Amino acid sequence: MPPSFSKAITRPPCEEFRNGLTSAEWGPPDLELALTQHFAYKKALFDLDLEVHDLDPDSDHPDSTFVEDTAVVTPEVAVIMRPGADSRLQEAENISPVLERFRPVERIIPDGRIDGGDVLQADDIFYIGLSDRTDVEGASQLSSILETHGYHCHTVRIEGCLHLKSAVNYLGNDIMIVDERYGNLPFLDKYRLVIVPCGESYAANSLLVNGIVLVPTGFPETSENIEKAGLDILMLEMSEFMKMDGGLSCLSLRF
Ligand code: CIR
Repeated sequence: MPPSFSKAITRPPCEEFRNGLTSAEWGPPDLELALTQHFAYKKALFDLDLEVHDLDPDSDHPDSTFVEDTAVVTPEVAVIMRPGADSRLQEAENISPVLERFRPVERIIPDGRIDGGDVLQADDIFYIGLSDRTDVEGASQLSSILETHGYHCHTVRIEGCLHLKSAVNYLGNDIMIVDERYGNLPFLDKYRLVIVPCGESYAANSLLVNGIVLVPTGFPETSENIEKAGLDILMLEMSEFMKMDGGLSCLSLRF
């Protein structure tokens, strides 16, 4: 069964947003437009019956709008990450008091490094990407915590993209959406695949929320492939977040 979420935590992009980390070459983001897109994102979650807890912008941390990287939340526990980029470590500490309102909190400790963007949940299985941001120690600490709550965890080495969820996401009912360049990852064997063609890689970070797949605007083949798999979609403009390497999943913690 696809997860059913009742809450989301978000944080608007801050004044320093354009100074965040990025590998993209589309120029600096327009903050006003990013705020408009962020508002539409929150409205979409609200319309899908999530209670949206929107935090204050945090100008000390340019990447702080990408809250997904700071924690992994299940019905039983919230695990505070230790992001792989030094400039983002404090973001995870800052999310901890917020999550304490909703869940018992556990945390990844030094020297582990792990970003929430590398943590892909498919029902009771977690696939954890070993990437430039997530190391074996971070993945192993998270696995130990999740396994005590009955989940199964597997690591997946991923190269050539920021996070595992930059390339693969779970759409429920044993369907994975995957950037075609990563379609041969062995763990995908047990799933039906929705393929994202090469020129549309960014849309591999489409996001299932309460039965609807949020898809970034401007990726027609991917949208069509998702609909062909029998899923309903909602398109959202993401141009300003794409400039900072962030996708739809990165903009919220959902639980
Ligand atoms: C970073 O490089 O950390 C941010 N500019 C983008 C983070 C995107 N997060 C995600 O994919 N979960």
